[in-house]
Amino acid sequence: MTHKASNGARNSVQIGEQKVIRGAGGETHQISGGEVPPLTTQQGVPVADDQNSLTIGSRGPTLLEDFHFREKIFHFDHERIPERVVHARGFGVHGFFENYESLAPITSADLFQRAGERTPAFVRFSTVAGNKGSADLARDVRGFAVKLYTKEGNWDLVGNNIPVFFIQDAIKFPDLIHAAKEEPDRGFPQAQTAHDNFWDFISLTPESIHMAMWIMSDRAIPRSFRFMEGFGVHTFRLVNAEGKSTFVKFHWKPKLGMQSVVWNEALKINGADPDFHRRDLWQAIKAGNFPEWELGLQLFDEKFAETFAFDVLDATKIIPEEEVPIRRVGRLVLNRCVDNFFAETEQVAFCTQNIVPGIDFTNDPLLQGRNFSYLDTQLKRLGGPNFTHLPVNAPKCPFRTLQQDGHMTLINPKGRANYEPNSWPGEMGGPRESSDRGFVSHQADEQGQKIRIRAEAFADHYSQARQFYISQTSTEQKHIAAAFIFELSKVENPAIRARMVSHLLNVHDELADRVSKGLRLQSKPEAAIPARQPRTDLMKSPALSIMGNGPKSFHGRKLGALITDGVNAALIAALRAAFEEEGAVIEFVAPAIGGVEANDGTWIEAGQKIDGGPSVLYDAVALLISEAGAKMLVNDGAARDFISDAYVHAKFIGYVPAATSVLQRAIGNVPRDDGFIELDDSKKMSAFVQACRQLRHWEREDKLNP
Ligand code: HDE
Repeated sequence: MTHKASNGARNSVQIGEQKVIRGAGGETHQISGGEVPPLTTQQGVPVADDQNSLTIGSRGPTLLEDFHFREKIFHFDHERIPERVVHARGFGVHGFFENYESLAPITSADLFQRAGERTPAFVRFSTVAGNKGSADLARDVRGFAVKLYTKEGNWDLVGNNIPVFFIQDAIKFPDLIHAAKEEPDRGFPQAQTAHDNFWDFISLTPESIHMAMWIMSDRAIPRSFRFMEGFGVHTFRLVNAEGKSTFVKFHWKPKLGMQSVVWNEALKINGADPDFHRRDLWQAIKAGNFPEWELGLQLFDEKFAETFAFDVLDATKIIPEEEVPIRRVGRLVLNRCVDNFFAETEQVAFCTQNIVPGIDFTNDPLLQGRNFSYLDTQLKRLGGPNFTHLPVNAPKCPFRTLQQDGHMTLINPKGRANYEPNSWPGEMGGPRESSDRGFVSHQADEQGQKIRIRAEAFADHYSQARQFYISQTSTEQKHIAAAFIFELSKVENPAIRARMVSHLLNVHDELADRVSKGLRLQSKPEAAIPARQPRTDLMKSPALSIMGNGPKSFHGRKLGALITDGVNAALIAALRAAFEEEGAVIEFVAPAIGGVEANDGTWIEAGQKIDGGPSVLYDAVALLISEAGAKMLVNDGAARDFISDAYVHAKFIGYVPAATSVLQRAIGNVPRDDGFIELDDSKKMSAFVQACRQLRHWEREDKLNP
C-alpha cells in the first residue's frame, strides 16, 4: 500500500526566486517568484492536500467526513445563476464620466453641476438574443448600459447602440423576445434572428419596421464596442432646481468614430474568435488605449414636442440630429477591466428606475414598463432583495435605508429605530426623509379615461424607416438589402418572406425591389396597408450613416502583418513606426507561433499562427513575406484565405513584390485597385497608413457586387 503525503505537507516550497509546486499526480513543477497565500476552506482552515479526497486506503471508499471535498463540490454545484433573459452575453468594464461644464440651468443632477467633476462609472456592453456563451458578432442590437455612481445615488442609463426600439408598448416585449430567441420546440437557432418566428412577428408588427432597418444595417455588426454609438432611446426629462423640466434624449458618441464589419466577415469572425468584441475591449484597456465617448444631449421643450412630426414618447422614432442638434456635455472614459467577471459583469444589476434628483421619466410606455421589469428580473437572477449590497451595485455615496434582513444581507441598520416616523432622538432615530435634498418627481398634469389604446400619434410606422434608408451611402443601402435577403432566405415559410416585402414597399421601392429579386419572389406582393400613409418628404439625416461619418483615421484599429523567415527588417521597422504613430496596433501572423527570423538575423515574435489569425480579425493587412516565404505559402490554404478574405472584405492590402505569387494564387489576376499598396521600400509606408485611414476600399466591394 502506498501513502501520498497528506499529513500537512505544503503544496509549494520557496527556493530563491523559484517555487516548486506539486502537480495532481504528486510530481513537481517550478514556477517563478512571489509569496503564495495558503489555500483554505471557506471557514479559513488551511488545506494540506487539494489533489486527493479522503479515502480508506488508496483504492477504498471516499469518506463523508472529508469536509474540504464536500464543501468544494457543494460550492461548484451552485456556481450558476440564471443568465439574463435578454442581454445574457455581456462584457463590463469600469471607468468614469467627466463633466465639461455646469448644467445647473437645466438640471440639478449633482454629477452635472461642476466642470471637470469625475463620476465613477461601470459599463456593460451586450448582445440581446444570444445566450451567455454565444458569439459576439451575431447580427443584433448591442446593449450599452451605463451605471454612474453619483454623489446623490446611482443613475443607470440602460441604453442600446440603436436609437429606436422594435415596439411601442412594453406589453409586447415578451412576444418580441420569444420570437427572436430560439424556437421553443427545437431550441435553435442560437443568437440569430434569421428564422421564421422572428420574421413572422416582425412582419405582423408594423411598428417594428423602422428598427428592422437598423438591425439589417451595419449598425448590428459593429467592428468593436469602441466604435459604436450609444443611445438612451427614450425621451427623459432633466429638471432644474426650480422644478423646470426640459425633455432630453441621451447619446454616446465614440471618439474613435463608428465602424462596422461586413456580414461575410462577421460570420467568419464568429468562428475564428467568438470573443472578438470582448477581447478587443480587454486588450485595448490593458494596453492603456482607453476608449472614450462623449455624452450628447438633445434638449427640447414641450413646444417642440407638440410640433415635431412624431410623438416624442414613441420609442420607435428618433429626433434627427439635424433638427435638434446634439450638445456634448462630458466624456465617458473606460479605463479598468474587472477583477472578476462573475462578481462584477454578471452580478451588475442595471435598473431603469435608478435615476437621481434632476433626472426624471416621461410617459413613454416602453420606459414605464421597463421600470417594472428591471427590478423584478434582478430578484430572480441574483436571488434576493439585497443585490444592491454587492460592491458593483452599491452606491459610492453614503446611503441609509430602513430596509432590513432578507437573503444574503450584508448591511443592516444599526440602532433601535427600523421604522419611521419615530420619536427616537439623534442617531438612535435613524435616517430621516429630507424634503430639500430628496428626489421629487416632476409635477405633471395627468388625467384621462382608463383604457387600453395606442396613441394615434404613434401610428406612422414607415416614414422614418424610409428616412433611415435614404440617409445611407449606396454601399450601406446594399448591405441593408443583402441582410434582409440573407435573413429572409433562412425563413422557411414563403408567406412570411412575402409579407416582409409588403412592408418594405412602404419604406422604399428600390429596397423592396432588391429584396424581392434577391428572394426570387415569383410575384411582388401588394404593399401592406399602413395605419397612416407614410411620408416621403422627410429629409436625409446624414448623421445616420456610418460610412458617411468615418473617423478618417486608423487610430485604435489593428493591422495584421503576415511575415515569414527572411522578412525585410527595415520594412518591419518602418511599419511599426508608421502604424504606432497613427495609434494603431500591429499583430504579426506567421507560419509558426514562435515567430520568424528577419533578414538581418533579428527575431520577430508572432501574435498568431496563420490559421489562428485569419484576416477577418484585422482592419487592414500587410503581406511582408520573403521570396522563400512566398514559395512556402503559395500552397498554404490558410495564407490564401487570409488574402482572399481581405480582398473580398474590401480591406487595404500592403504587399511586398515578393508576395505577388501568393497574391495571384489567392485572388487570380484581378487588376490591383487603389486598395493595394505596394511596399517596395520603406518610404511607401506613409501612403499605406494614409490609405488605411479610409478603413475600407468600398469601391472594390461595389465592383465585386455591382
Ligand atoms: Fe431591456 N431588459 N427591456 N431594453 N435591457 C433587460 O434586465 C426590458 C429595452 C437593455 O447589461 C433585462 O437585468 C423590457 C430597451 C440593456 O445588465 C430585463 C423592455 C432598451 C440590458 C429587460 C426592454 C433596453 C437590458 C434582462 C421593453 C434600450 C442589459 C436582464 C419595455 C433603451 C443590461 C436585466 C445589462 C436588460 C426588460 C426594452 C436595454 C428583462 C420589459 C428599449 C442594455 O429586465
